[in-house]
Amino acid sequence: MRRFLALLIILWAVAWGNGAAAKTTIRLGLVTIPGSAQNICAEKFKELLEARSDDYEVKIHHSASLGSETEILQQIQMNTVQMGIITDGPFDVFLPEVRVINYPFLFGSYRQVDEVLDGPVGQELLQRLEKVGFKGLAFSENGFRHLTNNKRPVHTVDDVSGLKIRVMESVLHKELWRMLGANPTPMGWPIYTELQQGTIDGQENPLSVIWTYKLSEVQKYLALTGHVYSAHIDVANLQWFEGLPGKDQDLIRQCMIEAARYQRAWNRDNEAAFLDGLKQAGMQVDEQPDLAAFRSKVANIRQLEIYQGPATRQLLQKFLEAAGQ
Ligand code: EAX
Repeated sequence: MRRFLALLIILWAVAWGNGAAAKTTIRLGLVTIPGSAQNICAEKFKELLEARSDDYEVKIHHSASLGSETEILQQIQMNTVQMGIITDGPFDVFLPEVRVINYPFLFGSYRQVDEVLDGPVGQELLQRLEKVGFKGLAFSENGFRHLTNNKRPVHTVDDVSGLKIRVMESVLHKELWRMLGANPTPMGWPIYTELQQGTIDGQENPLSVIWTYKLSEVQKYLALTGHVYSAHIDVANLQWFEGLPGKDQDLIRQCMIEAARYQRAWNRDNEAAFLDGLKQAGMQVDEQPDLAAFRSKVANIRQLEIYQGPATRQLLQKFLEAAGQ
């Protein structure tokens, strides 16, 4: 009897021990280094979720340890990675509608960005991601993208002519830079070495990225073109997410929405300092490039094949209207 009791106690202890340890690990992938925009959001998400639930542990795989953003998206589709904070650009290979966010010169301000992305059309876009196996949770922020290069100051669009510009692995971005007269080269991130070695002349990214990656060391000229607004889309594997208890789905979504809000504020609060830092690091900055010339060069982009799919055309119309265009 005593033995039997001892056995029971052991069994109970083991079961209890397992129970206590049975946290679900969420693997979250992103391509950037600690301190970058995506990472600020990821770390906030981890902090919020782990503080509010004992059932989850978030493991952040950063610095492209899982590969490029395209590769991380594939891993999320396969559920070898459950979540990601991924720049909008590469999504358009998976779901063409996503390229409406990066429609050139769509948004005039961050206020407008928030209105549109947090409003019904932004939410519709998140929902459409379900068609390709992603649960769209929130939009965090990359920011307005600007051009850097090492060949010459860019003031007007003709200055872009012939520049070899690295673009994201995105159908839209390649087409956009072709229209602007550049020689666009799609590549995953990071690209410091390629810039350093001169295999490409330039790239385009928001100020936070140019600053965090010290691109001032390998790029002389910065033009504040703000040609597209760039979000990150914070996603999960749809099937995995839908298999979780309803209250956990709500919690995860809520934590990501709060993390994204926090991270957007971080980006906006720091942009002026990033710009100052880049100037002090020696970049030559054109703060008022001839944007009218840029706009007119891409005025017909809507007519291109890339915006002609019925779903994409319809969503673009909604985005344009929501942004007052
Ligand atoms: O978020 O690939 C890109 O240009 C992205 O903007 C980069 O990963 C930083």
